[in-house]
Amino acid sequence: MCQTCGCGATQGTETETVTVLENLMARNDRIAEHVRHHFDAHGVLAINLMSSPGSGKTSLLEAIIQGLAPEIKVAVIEGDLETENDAARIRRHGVPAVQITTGVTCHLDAAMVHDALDSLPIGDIDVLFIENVGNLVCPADFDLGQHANVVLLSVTEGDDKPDKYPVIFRAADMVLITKTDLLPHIEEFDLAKVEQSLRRVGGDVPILALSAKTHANLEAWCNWLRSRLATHRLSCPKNGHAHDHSHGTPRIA
Ligand SMILES: Nc1nc2c(ncn2[C@@H]2O[C@H](COP(=O)(O)OP(=O)(O)OP(=O)(O)O)[C@@H](O)[C@H]2O)c(=O)[nH]1
Ligand SMILES: [Mg+2]
Ligand SMILES: [Zn+2]
Ligand SMILES: [Zn+2]
Repeated sequence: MCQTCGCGATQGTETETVTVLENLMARNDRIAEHVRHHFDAHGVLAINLMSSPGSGKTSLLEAIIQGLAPEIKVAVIEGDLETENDAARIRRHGVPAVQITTGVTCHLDAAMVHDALDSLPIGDIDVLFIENVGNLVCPADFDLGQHANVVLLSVTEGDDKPDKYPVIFRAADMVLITKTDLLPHIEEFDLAKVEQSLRRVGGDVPILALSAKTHANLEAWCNWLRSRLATHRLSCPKNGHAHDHSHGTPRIA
């Protein structure tokens, strides 16, 4: 059970439970702000990838890594309950990757990301992808210090998902429809319906349909990333001086 997202918080009075959860979220927000300082001090753009399990997060990263190199240096934090599988897949492409295994927790939190930073060459990264635990529910509630949320929806999942999982789609800065190479086999999936569903829940963000398998539209997503990185750099000029992980950044309260 996931204590932090509330599904295990059944003991004590309702008021006590609410207070515990509020404290947890406030602490997470403080750590996330601290993590964001680390990113900004190095001009790193951090992207939080969220989707249900198997939507194609790792495959997409594998497919774009070469397209972004060499001008954009990428690193990846992988979140799963168990296994090093996804980090191993990323490392095969010569990219630094840290695997977080959460055990029973169904989302990443800011403290996990902060710990993972110790194992990454933060001064040598342009874009850090944080692949969240496959889950369309509570990952949206936990700020990780990222600058943008990208939510994936594969064509096999159905076109009504924004209506059903509004919180995560509302938090998105971009929605990627993945596995479009399968569309000829799933005629009932209607891209226009996803868009209507997204607008209904208040997600006024770009939607891009692509395939990691055929590489269709991958360049468009790479261009979005390049443009986000350029804008980000303007707001936090990369520091030339050494900035280790233990100082120069507000302490975690
Ligand atoms: N046909 C097709 N299959 C894909 C595509 N992208 C991923 N897949 C397949 O979908 C399955 C899951 O892909 P992953 O990349 O592991 O998905 P994920 O979202 O990282 O999964 P978790 O980390 O477990 O949540 C694998 O069998 C992939 O080969 C795609 O563009 N087209
Ligand atoms: Mg994965
Ligand atoms: Zn959770
Ligand atoms: Zn720190």
